[in-house]
Amino acid sequence: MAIQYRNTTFWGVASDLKSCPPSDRPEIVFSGKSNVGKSSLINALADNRKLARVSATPGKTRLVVYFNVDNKMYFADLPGYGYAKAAKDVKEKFNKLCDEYFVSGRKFSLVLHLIDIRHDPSKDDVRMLEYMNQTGIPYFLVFTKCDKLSKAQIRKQLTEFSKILDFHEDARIYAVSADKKIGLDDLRAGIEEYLKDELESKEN
Ligand SMILES: Nc1nc2c(ncn2[C@@H]2O[C@H](COP(=O)(O)OP(=O)(O)OP(=O)(O)O)[C@@H](O)[C@H]2O)c(=O)[nH]1
Ligand SMILES: [Mg+2]
Repeated sequence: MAIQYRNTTFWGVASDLKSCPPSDRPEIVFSGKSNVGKSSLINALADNRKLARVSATPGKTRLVVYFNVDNKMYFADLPGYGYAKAAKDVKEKFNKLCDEYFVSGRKFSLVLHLIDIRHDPSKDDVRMLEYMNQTGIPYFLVFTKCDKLSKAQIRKQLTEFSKILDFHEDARIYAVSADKKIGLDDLRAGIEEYLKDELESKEN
């Protein structure tokens, strides 16, 4: 059963856990530092530039934004963490929302954790991976903005990352560009394959 990613629509925003949608479908969570390209990747996967708001100024997304993907799953666009310029109270509020989301016991199927291929992972990235490794949250690592580097540079960066980061053995690794549409089909197929059993059990 193929997912029609183009059939993705805005579901709504949640400022707290009570206003999240019912957990009636697999939920894919996009996490990562502010400005890493979460909203752009959602738009690219859905092939719709107008879907999620892409920030000219980082740190704009302060709510969890939900998208309905083909009535089969949700995409949850989390607020980006570690936005240095946000006022302290604002920063704490959305870091709290992010943290709450992960410790809430809310059911989600998979986290796509995004890291800019050009930069060293931040302390928050390391913390997040440790957290997911320890708690057994399934995740894919998605390196973004690959159009900014040559193929050789991408390979070099991926080798570096594998030395620094402690990937879970089941974590799949993708290198993508939302701008140049690189790696998107692989990622779409990877999500679908990962959710296969869950999606099939919903059909029956
Ligand atoms: N070159 C390039 N730029 C990108 C790519 N993806 C995103 N960007 C740019 O990166 C900036 C941030 O993108 P967003 O998608 O808003 O990032 P975000 O992670 O949603 O940011 P927050 O909502 O602030 O957490 C924008 O200026 C995008 O145009 C990409 O694949 N290639
Ligand atoms: Mg965003």
